[in-house]
Amino acid sequence: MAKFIKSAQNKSQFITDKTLEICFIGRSNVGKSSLINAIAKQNIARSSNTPGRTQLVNFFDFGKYRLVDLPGYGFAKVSKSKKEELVYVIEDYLSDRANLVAVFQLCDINVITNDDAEMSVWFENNYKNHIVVLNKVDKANRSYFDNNKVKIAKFLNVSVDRLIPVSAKSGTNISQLEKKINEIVYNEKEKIRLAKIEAKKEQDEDSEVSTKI
Ligand SMILES: Nc1nc2c(ncn2[C@@H]2O[C@H](COP(=O)(O)OP(=O)(O)O)[C@@H](O)[C@H]2O)c(=O)[nH]1
Ligand SMILES: [Mg+2]
Repeated sequence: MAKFIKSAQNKSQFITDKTLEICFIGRSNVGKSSLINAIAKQNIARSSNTPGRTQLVNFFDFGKYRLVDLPGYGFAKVSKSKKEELVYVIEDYLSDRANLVAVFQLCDINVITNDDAEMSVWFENNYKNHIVVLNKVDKANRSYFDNNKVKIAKFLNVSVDRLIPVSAKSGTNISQLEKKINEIVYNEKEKIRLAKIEAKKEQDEDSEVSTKI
């Protein structure tokens, strides 16, 4: 069962073990907390109507991986100094996290902004697993995603297959999102396992050579 572990205000409070992590990042109010609750199938993340309220890095235990909820970017309603503080803590996390295997960028499908596009380009260039989750499809009309996915992908500079339209509210495609997370975590674990076997093989071959000498 998924559970909340802790909140961190700065880097010194981040968890430091090697458990694989995925992160959720997006503007305030796009539904990060609601989506965490939808995946967890219980209320473990606080959801609120006040933009900018979630200003902490929140760690959640999902068993096979840890989910990290980052503060919102594009902070219209917070002061300049608070803005800088938030950018630092986001950068502290994203710039130095060896166990981070995927960035899930959350957007509101009805309101995709220049901030979203700017962040998307950066994630595309810096992370091999960058998935764009378009939340609140329940508010758009039925064919909106199909009719606009090419345009959205172009605006965000990603390929269409990176986009997942979902709704935390109605449950649309939540299982598809879970499947994507599990698939990435499984593949990354497999890579680590194979790399360890390979390293051990090399070590054994080395020691064989030295016994012969
Ligand atoms: N219509 C709709 N509203 C949503 C959805 N997900 C979240 N919300 C609402 O959007 C607001 C912000 O949600 P929250 O999860 O706190 O966003 P966060 O700031 O990104 O963590 C709340 O009022 C939620 O009820 C969704 O899929 N559809
Ligand atoms: Mg939140």
